[in-house]
Amino acid sequence: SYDYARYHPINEIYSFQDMLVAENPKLVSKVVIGKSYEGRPLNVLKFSTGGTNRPAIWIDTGIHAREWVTQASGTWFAKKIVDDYGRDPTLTAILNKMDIFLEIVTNPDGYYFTHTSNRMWRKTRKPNPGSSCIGVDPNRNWDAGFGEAGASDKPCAETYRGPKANSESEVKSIVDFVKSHGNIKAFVSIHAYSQMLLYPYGYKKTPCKDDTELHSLAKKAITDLASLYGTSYRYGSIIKTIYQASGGTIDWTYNQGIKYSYTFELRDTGRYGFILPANQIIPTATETWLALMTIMDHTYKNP
Ligand code: 0X9
Ligand code: ZN
Repeated sequence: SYDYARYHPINEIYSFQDMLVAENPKLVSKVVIGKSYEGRPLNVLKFSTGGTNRPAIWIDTGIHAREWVTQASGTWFAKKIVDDYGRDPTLTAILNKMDIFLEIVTNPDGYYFTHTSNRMWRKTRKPNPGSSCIGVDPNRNWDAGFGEAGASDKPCAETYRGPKANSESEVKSIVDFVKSHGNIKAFVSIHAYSQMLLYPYGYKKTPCKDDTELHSLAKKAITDLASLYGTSYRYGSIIKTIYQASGGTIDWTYNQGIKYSYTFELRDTGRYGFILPANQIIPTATETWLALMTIMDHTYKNP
């Protein structure tokens, strides 16, 4: 069976997803929201106990290819949801009213490339016309402050924003999904590393209108996260806590009206960085799940 304590190539994660659906057909289904530049499916696991277009929670991992602990944690979250539904009263109550959508391999071409060619690849894999450099930063390509300070207009840069907002299929597919769904209440985009829990904005210093609530919920979430192993997180708006970043995922989702828009930066703080040893996957996922549950439960209780 699947070893959650190891990093897996993309085909094994795709097989894991199909297995989870096959074994739990009443709870889990696979939604293909589009395909990557190289033609890979953009798979989203839908956890639902019924209803139509229920209020929903979105979680994505791996939009930056090299952040391997995030895809590995996403896989662990999927199994955790299946195991805890009907057993954990809080998750059961949430899933009796809401759906959870989980995109584990949000940048599949990049993830494939980190296994085959360059472990440190971050961006998408679409060629840039007129440049020999490949790819766009999928966390600078969203239509929120796009083109402003906090991203690069140079195709060779790691933070290249792309030729226009939503130019990357991996981003546009989520944009189309979020718009057509229309009932997403929380959006959590998971990165690594630096141990932070961040909320809008990244492209401007103006506090978002829900700053007070998002701040206190973040504080509660990181307190719960730390209760397990003492892992310490910083928290706050993106621009004040990490740096100015424009065209970011959660600034766009927040501006779409999704109040509970958060970004995590998982372990560690730089000792191993992106190359986090595999023996930290399960501890990282387990502590992160506590924070996710805090955010999901708050969302459930504040419709
Ligand atoms: O620079 C980034 O994209 C993120 N850090 S990372 O090391 N994972 O690349 C932080 C950006 C903050 N998040 C958003 N703007 N959504
Ligand atoms: Zn990242």
